[in-house]
Amino acid sequence: MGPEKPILYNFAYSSCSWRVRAVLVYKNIDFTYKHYIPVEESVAEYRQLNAMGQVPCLIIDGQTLTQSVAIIEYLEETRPDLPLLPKDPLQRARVRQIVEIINSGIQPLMSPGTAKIVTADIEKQKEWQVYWIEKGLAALEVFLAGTHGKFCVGDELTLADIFLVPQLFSSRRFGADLFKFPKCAQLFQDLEHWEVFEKTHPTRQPTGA
Ligand SMILES: N[C@@H](CCC(=O)N[C@@H](CS)C(=O)NCC(=O)O)C(=O)O
Repeated sequence: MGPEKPILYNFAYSSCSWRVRAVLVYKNIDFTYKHYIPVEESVAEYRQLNAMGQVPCLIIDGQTLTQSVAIIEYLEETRPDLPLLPKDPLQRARVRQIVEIINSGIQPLMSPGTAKIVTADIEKQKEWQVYWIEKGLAALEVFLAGTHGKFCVGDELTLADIFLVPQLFSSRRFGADLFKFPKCAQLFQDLEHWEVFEKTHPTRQPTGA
């Protein structure tokens, strides 16, 4: 492992960033927090780190990594203590299914950047965002019925929880009614204030202000 302290470019309320913060904290990886919100004035320069111009971006082991799933899997593979994927292949697949519903089935569709392109009408943007959030949460609700214990998949913390908690926090902020999804809401209530999420919670991060 490189001797340099990892640097995480991220911002407090970015759900993709929260996923990475949570894994770093869970695995006891000390890191430097760099507050960065992608805005037009600075994004050209930032694209040298992440060609997509988005957060998170983690500099670790002398390398620059982007895309939260890739970053997290790298951390899981290079820092295997305190694993976040179950040993059993089927359980791993279950965890990854939840990760993908959130990572590709909800987050990119609800993102303000996507909604802005679909329509300039602010009310319609909100409708669009809530539509995709609720479509994904409805699927998660069915799915979790077959997998959950104390956590999303069984009774151990996994990447499924690391993706679910930030997603539900953002979903609520974007106007979705979590009470329509009782299993998701229950897991959120049980986990949001669990130590790893508490320490990395958006309301407790530097805002750059
Ligand atoms: N698939 C990417 C998505 C990253 C992403 O959408 N990041 C958002 C914040 S959660 C962002 O940077 N948005 C600003 C922008 O797209 O300009 C990941 O998982 O890292």
